[in-house]
Amino acid sequence: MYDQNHLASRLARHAQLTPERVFARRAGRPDTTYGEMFAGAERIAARLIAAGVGPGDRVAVQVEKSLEAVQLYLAAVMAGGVFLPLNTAYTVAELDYFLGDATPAVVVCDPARRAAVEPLARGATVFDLGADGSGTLTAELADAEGFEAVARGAEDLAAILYTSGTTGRSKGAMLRHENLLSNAEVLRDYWRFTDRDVLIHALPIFHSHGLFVATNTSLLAGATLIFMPGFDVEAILQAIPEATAMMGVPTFYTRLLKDSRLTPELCAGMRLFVSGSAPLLAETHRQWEAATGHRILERYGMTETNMNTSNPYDGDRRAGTVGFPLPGIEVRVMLDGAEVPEGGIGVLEVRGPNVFKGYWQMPEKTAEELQADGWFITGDLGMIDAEGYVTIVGRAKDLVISGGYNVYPKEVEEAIDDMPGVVESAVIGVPHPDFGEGVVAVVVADGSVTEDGIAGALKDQLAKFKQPKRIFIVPELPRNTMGKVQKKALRDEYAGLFAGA
Ligand code: MLC
Ligand code: AMP
Repeated sequence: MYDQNHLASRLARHAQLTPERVFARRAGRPDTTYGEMFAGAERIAARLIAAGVGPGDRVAVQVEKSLEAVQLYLAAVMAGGVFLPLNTAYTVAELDYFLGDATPAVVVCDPARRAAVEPLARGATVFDLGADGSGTLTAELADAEGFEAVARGAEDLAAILYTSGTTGRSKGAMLRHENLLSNAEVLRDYWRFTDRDVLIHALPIFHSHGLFVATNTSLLAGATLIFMPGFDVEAILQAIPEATAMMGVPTFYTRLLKDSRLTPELCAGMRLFVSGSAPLLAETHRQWEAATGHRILERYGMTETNMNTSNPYDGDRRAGTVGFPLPGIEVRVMLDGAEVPEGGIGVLEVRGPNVFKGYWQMPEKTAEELQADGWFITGDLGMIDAEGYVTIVGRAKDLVISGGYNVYPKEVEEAIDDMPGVVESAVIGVPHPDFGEGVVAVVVADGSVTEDGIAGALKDQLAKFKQPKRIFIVPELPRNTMGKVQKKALRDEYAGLFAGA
């Protein structure tokens, strides 16, 4: 009943073969089997189809993390639709842009937001779904006995994930069925995931890391998730003795390291800790090994490409590097149109079955970053050493990564520059002990606005994680002889701002 759907047919394999296998464990709730997961997903898929979702239609979703939200993802794919998850932190103003750009057939939102979302839905059917799995999406679902997944091929879209752009406008990365499937298969094999694995799942499910890397890989392996609503040190320390693996952003690791209960004994049953989405400090890698006896496996990916490189499972997991290109994926280092010789620094480019189709309705942006021969320009600066290890040394793009979330300075600067009394602004990322980088705004104003006034005005406009942790009003911004704002000088000036924060 899934055969015609490229991705769903593979994700559903364990549900069909061993439906009684446990897919998810949750605190204080009964376990959920693979069979129950997919039976629920089928019922939701039938509801989406009845609401008018046809092949290629977008299903936009901004809901709290729940197993029903995971079912909704599977359901959108099974219904032939395109799953479009949105960060729960996005404000109504941000949501308006995404819904206007993506023109979904169905919007699913939190019940508390329904009144605010309905006017933005532009004719789409609106359902709601709460953190406890209840809402109009799941109320009185009819049995979907005999459900047939809608036919979709390798090249059809399975998801669109928005990622901010250097121009300030977010771009929808179009991901095909095969992009997601090929990457999850590679990761399952490279990281040796099997049906004996129990993965701690504490990441959000609206980004590649929690949705595709953690969930698809586990589904393909028949593994069990310890499914948590979010990151919580206490809950993770309790789960570790029951688990075999964890995936997280560096902030997970730095926060856990502060707890003296993290010991080799506690982690004796674990086989794998994976880190990604932001640079892991070599120091954190070493501290983790000292505290637990495990070497974190760091990998490197992007919304547009899923995962590109990974440290080896058996070989040397080298601190400060992101390992080797994954099987079937090519990585090269480019400078001024030519490949840089071994050990040289340049912009990383990636090619393979993981690379996305392009940006939704942005052919020019797509052409700028995705070249005709399939090489995608990542905007990350890196090098490849003689042994083949890839190291990321910086970014050619103006981007801040805070706790694993991307913040494009341009978007924040535009919001600040629009305020009366502001002359200009520069938004930078500076080292932050908890989030890796903290967002800081340096603003030139005419005397009629204050730091608090700017912070207050940003509250309804930008998601909390994009809002500057600190704002400074200064007489002028440093410029080079060409008149360009020198962000490096600003980053140096404010480098110690969060030390000890
Ligand atoms: C929360 N806050 C953040 C923040 N997360 N601020 C900046 N950056 C962040 N990442 C805000 C909160 O709103 C709160 O504001 C204050 O900071 C303190 O919050 P907290 O309670 O300490 O945060 P918490 O809820 O614990 O969340 C931190 C976190 C979370 C690290 C657990 O941000 C997280 O889950 N990050 C993972 C992101 C992720 O999945 N990235 C993958 C992208 S995919 P206040 O003032 O209201 O208290 C990708 C591709 C790839 O990049 O390679 O994987
Ligand atoms: P996103 O657009 O949210 O998918 O973020 C992708 C970006 O995250 C990449 O372009 C990198 O800059 C960064 N990134 C992901 N993994 C790593 C890593 N292990 N080390 C350094 N940067 C990373």
